[in-house]
Amino acid sequence: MNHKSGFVNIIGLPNVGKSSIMNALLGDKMVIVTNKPQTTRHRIFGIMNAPDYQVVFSDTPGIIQQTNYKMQKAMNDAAFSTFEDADIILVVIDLSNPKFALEELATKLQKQGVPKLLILNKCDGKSEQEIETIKQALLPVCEWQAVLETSATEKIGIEKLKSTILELLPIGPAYYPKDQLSDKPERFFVAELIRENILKLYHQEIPYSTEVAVTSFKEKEKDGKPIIHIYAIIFCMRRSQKGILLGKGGQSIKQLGIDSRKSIEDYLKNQVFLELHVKIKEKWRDNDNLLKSFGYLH
Ligand SMILES: Nc1nc2c(ncn2[C@@H]2O[C@H](COP(=O)(O)OP(=O)(O)OP(=O)(O)O)[C@@H](O)[C@H]2O)c(=O)[nH]1
Ligand SMILES: [Mg+2]
Repeated sequence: MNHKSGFVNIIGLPNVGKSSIMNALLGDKMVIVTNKPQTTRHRIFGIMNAPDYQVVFSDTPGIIQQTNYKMQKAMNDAAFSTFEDADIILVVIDLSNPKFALEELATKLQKQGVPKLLILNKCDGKSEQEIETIKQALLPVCEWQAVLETSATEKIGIEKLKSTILELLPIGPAYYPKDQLSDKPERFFVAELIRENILKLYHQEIPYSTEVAVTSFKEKEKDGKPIIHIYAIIFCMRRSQKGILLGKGGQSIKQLGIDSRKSIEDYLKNQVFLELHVKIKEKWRDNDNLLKSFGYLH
């Protein structure tokens, strides 16, 4: 049996549906998805295993056209770094907002010898005519191995995408144990779920000014049943932001706690006790030491 394996890296502008596509390919929610751009901040492996193949998908941050602080630069670096180890590149376009407009990305794609797939996502509700016009405009960007229409939310074109990837995947060994699903630990996904709820609950600059760190994760027992105690800190940059995060009489943080606990319980399939604290760290988005501790710099 010829075992196949490889790195399939998903790139594109913010909010085009990269994370949704990875979740759809994996058949489960692994990475967080919201309607706000710049939801994903790190490169995250999602590993798809079968007896005869292992596909290591990389979800990446959306490429930001104008970076304003070091964290955003690190996010772009994470996205562009995926060119180095790709066996297949998926370039995702949002058909409802079909921008490409990235010289740097086009140049990098043209230089890549590996198969590149153009994914026209959010095809739900789009006419064939509209899709064709956008497709024709994007065909000259580089040599595409295939052009596929998908809807990650409606699960259209996902099976076709999966079979195209499996066809193109090179022969090779498994890079990770076959029961491993990601490169990131549970704690990371717990922090992400809290961040997802922050993105859903708060507006304007609040989600972009906050970072979540899970500082304690302990399995305990309550009434003879397992319960996981999680302690997380939400960092923000200013006192005024802390006020918004807490809300009047602590109402907002209470809601965040309720929503996040539910998400985490669904993910861990276990009862959870969650404690959230808010701390101010001025300009953390430009602080090398803090960015290191949050995993943006190595
Ligand atoms: N209608 C429609 N919406 C979609 C589709 N795929 C994703 N979305 C929505 O688009 C928004 C962004 O999806 P994400 O998967 O977070 O996009 P992303 O490219 O990972 O975004 P960043 O991490 O911010 O770069 C969410 O509200 C999704 O529900 C799709 O096929 N059709
Ligand atoms: Mg994402």
